[in-house]
Amino acid sequence: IELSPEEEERRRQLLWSLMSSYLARDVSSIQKYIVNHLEYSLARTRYNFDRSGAYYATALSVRDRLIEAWNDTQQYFTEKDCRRMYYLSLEFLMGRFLDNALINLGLREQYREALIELGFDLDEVEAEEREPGLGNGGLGRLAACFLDSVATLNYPGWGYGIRYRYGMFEQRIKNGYQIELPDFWLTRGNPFEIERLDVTYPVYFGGSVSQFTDNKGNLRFKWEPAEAVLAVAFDVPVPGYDTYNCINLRLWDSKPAREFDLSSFNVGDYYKILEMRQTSETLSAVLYPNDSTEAGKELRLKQQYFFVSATLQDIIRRFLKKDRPLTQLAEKVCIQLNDTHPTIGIVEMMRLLLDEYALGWTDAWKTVKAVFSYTNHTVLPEALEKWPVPLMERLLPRHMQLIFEINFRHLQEYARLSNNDGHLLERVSIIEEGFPKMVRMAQLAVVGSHTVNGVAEIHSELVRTRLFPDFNRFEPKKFVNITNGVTPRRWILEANPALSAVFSRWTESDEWILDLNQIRQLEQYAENPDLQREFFEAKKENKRRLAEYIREKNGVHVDVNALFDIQVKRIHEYKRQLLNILGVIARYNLIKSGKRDLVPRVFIFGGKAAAGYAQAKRIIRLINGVADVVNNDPDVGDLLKVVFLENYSVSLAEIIIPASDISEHISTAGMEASGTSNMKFVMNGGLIIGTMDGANIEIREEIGPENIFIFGLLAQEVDQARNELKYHGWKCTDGRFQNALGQLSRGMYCGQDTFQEIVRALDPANDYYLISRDFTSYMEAQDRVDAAYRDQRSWLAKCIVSTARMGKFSSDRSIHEYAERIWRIEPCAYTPSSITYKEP
Ligand code: IMP
Ligand code: B1N
Repeated sequence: IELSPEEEERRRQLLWSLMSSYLARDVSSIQKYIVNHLEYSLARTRYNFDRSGAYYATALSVRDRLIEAWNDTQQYFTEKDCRRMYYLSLEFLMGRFLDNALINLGLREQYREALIELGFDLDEVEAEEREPGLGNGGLGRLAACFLDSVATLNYPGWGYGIRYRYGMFEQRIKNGYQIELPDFWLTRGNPFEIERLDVTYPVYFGGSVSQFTDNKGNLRFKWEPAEAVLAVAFDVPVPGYDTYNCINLRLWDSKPAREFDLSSFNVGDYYKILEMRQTSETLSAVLYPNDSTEAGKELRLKQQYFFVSATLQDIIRRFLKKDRPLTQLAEKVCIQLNDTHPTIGIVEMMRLLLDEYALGWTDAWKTVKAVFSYTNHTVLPEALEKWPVPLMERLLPRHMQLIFEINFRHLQEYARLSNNDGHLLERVSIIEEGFPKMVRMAQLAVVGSHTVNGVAEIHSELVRTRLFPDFNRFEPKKFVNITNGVTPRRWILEANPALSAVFSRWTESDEWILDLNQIRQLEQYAENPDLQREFFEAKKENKRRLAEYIREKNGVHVDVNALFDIQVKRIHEYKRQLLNILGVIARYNLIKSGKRDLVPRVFIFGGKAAAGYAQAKRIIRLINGVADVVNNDPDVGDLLKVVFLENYSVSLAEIIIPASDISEHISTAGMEASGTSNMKFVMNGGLIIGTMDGANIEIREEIGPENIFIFGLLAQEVDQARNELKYHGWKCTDGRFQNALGQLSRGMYCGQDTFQEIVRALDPANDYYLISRDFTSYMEAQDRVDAAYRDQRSWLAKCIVSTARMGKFSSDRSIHEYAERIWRIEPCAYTPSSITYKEP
């Protein structure tokens, strides 16, 4: 209705008085909110108040607060019209929300107390939450840590991704083999998302492109697609720690669009229409469970375009809410591509600017290059995305045209720069010649971005020198390094309350939570017996918690005084779980040969193998086979135990990582871009054994070479070593290695057939990952670990010094660097008094 100015003012007053102001934080108000949700949202009664009900009611009451903070923060960003960053990622591995939200809101103790009186233990209530596994591993978890830091540091940023209905598969171990079960994590709904039925966009596929001349006489193109789906927004509020700011993770869900139901080719074919509608829902159905390899499936490309198209429509709509030309887009918007997975966005932005908003090529391209930047996460050839040109032409015909045009102009430029160096042009081309021709997404991402970054020093150097040497030659300033980091909120404060208390006590403050460099103060007390005892006790408490979990899940008793040696990460040949388990076999053989004065050890493994990755699955089978033999051998006792923990996930990591004495980060040098769990382990008071790879190198630099167990070839030695193995008869003559190999071939750890492929892979001619080459050096490093552990006082001093020097690896540092060097954004902190609409 039309309102007069006075009526409008009265309406505003009314809304202000009706809308709740800030939700109260005292215990009895919290109880009231929880019970209200129990009754009115869940329609339960006081007689039907179980733990699951307690979880949902509690979660909904927390959600209310998040929504309040979310609304205020977003309103404030809009009012200030600040420059914003959008983080585009196909994966966000967020972990459980409830605990994290309570910690960041500073309400955990109040909630604990509120629930106790209602008859529930907060930890048990939190454990009711189904973890959203919307990512594979490091790359997805990094995106989650980054959102936590963006929110905490008050940067105006959002995440954009896909709301997969099936997340990462659930891993079960049956007879030693990995079994995959679908993870329908939404069975009981997700209280931490807000469905935005009013925020939807159509996304098109297929069809053809037509040309026409516009009224200014310019040649223009029009995409006439054949298929449409609807993207529906689901918002997940992401609260910062110790700030009112709450940012957003917007995940897209796919629904059928009505648009083509009435199109000529369907008319009358009711069943055909229903079929088409069902396929549109499959778009956002499932996460591809491949880590560091590409499935290359058509549906994956459709997922990528689906989420990118919806996201760019949303970003442009938001930008245009203020009346201004799109040529100014780059002043207000920057977009970070998390690996090449969202790279089609570069082309989609061109299409939108050219075809929908009628910009000229020069303006459009300038805008695109000023908006996008690209993070590379791997140099492994099998992970570099390529799409067949014919597939691209069929699915996205207009985009394929644009890619050819972008490439044509790009090659012209590089022909000029390189004086027509044909070989160079072949290398920098976005199109790879062959049958079929392929679109190289990494080249496209480099060409369309203003900045390209790697994720650790050594990795960024490899990105410059091995992956993109020609680009680096002519555009060296484009390439930068930003070393990864992890959030101390989830990975210390939440996962390790015992050690957190030690940090706060010995720094006499909680400041370390927001400035991890503060824990360096502990270093001066490294030899202090009181601190050592507290460190020791905290570790022991965490080891007890893990031992209890192992007993419950695996039925294996482990001694908490043994050295816990942990390798948890995706199972991948380059990560070399095989090297670890061969070392275990050698240790077992040593015990069998009568050696008793060893440091007792528990080897703990965990991680998923991609469903189609046969060799990785065999490695899991081998670990379980070895565990069976070792754990049931009465000669061994507590000297050695081997455990494979099934279904490694963020919540499990939060239990495992704080309990480690030593963890293994032993990739073939040059193959692990960064690794992020290495950081988490050291922050939690554990030491690491590792190669000179990824972030290990920088961890060593920070904590000192005397505090890390380094072994193996260097990245620059790897090529030559491979040659020596393959062509010059280099062979591992270490008796322990040969012995283990012999046992495997005889089928000692469960059947010959399974292990033929493993034995074959360890043959010098096939040993691409250089396991045989690094074996002796690895064993020698493990001996150093044993020796160091025997001297508990100096071991504890090492742990304390190392932990104290980990400040650099907070994701807050990473995000500050991105903000300054790539995004050029400023903090925009909402404080309840800084906004006008709350106070009439
Ligand atoms: P944007 O329009 O996509 O930038 O979303 C942010 C804005 O949406 C903020 O100003 C929010 O306060 C506002 N907003 C609040 N409620 C809704 C809703 O239900 N749907 C969409 N946007 C909303
Ligand atoms: O990204 C992490 C790094 O710490 C790891 O070293 C790196 O291996 C990991 C295709 C990937 N690189 N590439 C992927 C994931 C899914 C997929 O479909 C590739 N993951 C990484 C964070 O920087």
